[in-house]
Amino acid sequence: MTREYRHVPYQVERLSEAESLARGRDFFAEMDRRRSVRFFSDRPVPREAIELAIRTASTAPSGAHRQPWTFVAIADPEIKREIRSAAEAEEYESYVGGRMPPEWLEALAPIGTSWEKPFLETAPWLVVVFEELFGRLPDGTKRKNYYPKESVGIACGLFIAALHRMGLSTLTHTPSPMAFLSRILDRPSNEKPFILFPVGYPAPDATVPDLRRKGLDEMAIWRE
Ligand code: IYR
Repeated sequence: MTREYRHVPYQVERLSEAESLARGRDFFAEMDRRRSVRFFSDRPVPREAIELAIRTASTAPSGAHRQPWTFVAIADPEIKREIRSAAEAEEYESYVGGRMPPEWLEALAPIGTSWEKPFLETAPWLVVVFEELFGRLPDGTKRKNYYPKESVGIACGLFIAALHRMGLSTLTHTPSPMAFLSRILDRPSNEKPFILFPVGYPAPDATVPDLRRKGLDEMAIWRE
C-alpha cells in the first residue's frame, strides 16, 4: 500500500539577491572559523544546547525520509570513563600495536594525534551518532533504509554547524573499531556507530593545527 505525503506550501523567506549574498558571506565567514578541537574546557554545557544541535542535525535530508539516525548523549562520568577506556584500548592497538599501516600513521603525524583520548572525559558531553542500517516494521520484519550513510553524514555536518554557532566545539572522533559503543550504550544490531562527538567549550589554551583549507580554484570547476 502506498500512501503519499500531502503537499503543503513551502513557507521560507524569499530574499533579494543582495540579502542572499550578504547572508551567504556571513555564514561562510562564521563556518570558516570552525576547527576540530581536541582540548576541551570542563565548563558545563546545558542539555538544551545538545538538544538543539540534535534537532538541527535531524533537519538533514535523508533517503526516502527514513531519518536513519540515533543520537546518544552522554554526560554520566562513569559511562564517559568506560568509553574512554574502551576507545583507548582500541586506539592503542591501532597506533602502537601495528594495526594502522605506516602510511596512515605518517598521514596523521602532522596532526599529532595519539592513542590517548583524555577529551573523552574532559568534554562535558559525548554524543555518539548511530547509523540505522535498516528499520523494523511493527511486526518486527526488516524495512530497508536508503542511503543511510549519506543521510547520517549530512546530519552530522549540520550537528557540527549547530554546535559551532553556539560557540561549542567538537571533534569527529572515530575510534576504530567502534563496536564497543554498541555494547556500552546498549544499542540494537541494526544500528552501527558512525561518529563519536566530544562536545564542549574549547579549553582557554586550546590549540589547533595550523591547517589551510583548499581554495575555491582547487576544488570547484565551472561550466557556465
Ligand atoms: N581513530 C584514530 C585515528 C585517526 C584517523 C583519522 I583519518 C584522523 O583524521 C584522525 C585520527 C584517532 O581518533 O586518533
